[in-house]
Amino acid sequence: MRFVHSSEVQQAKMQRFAILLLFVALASGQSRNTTFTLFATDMSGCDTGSACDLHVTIRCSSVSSDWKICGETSKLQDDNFPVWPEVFTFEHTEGTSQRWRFDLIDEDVAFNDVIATFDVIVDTYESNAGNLYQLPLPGNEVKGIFWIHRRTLKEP
Ligand SMILES: [Ca+2]
Ligand SMILES: [Ca+2]
Repeated sequence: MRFVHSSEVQQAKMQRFAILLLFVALASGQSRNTTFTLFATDMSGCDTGSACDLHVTIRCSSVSSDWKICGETSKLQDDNFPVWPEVFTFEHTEGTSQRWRFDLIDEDVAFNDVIATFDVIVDTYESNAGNLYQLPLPGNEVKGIFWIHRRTLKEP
């Protein structure tokens, strides 16, 4: 029987921890910024007798942070083809389960309606080569297409 000195046990634990950290570092890729603007096309069904009055809130989450508001557009009144002027830039680290949640909100006199919510997995978005990311509204009442427009060319 061999008695193991406690410092050896400690050292073995530290080595295992270092290996674990290395795996985590290898599994998650490099961080880079991603920039986009937002627009919507062919909107209909928000209001009776007038066009939609839309703005968007963006919430973000990842493996290390819970959902939080991380962006908001201005409100565009009576426009079924809104092009929001705001430019959003977020840091993206591959493999960290980053998500964006876009709430498309129609302003009304009485109260504002969330007419659609879109969940985007950022790894999936980033692996898309195109500059336009199309998100059709799923609802029957309010129709239209919501778009994320990448504003920086992806490196090859
Ligand atoms: Ca309206
Ligand atoms: Ca409205």
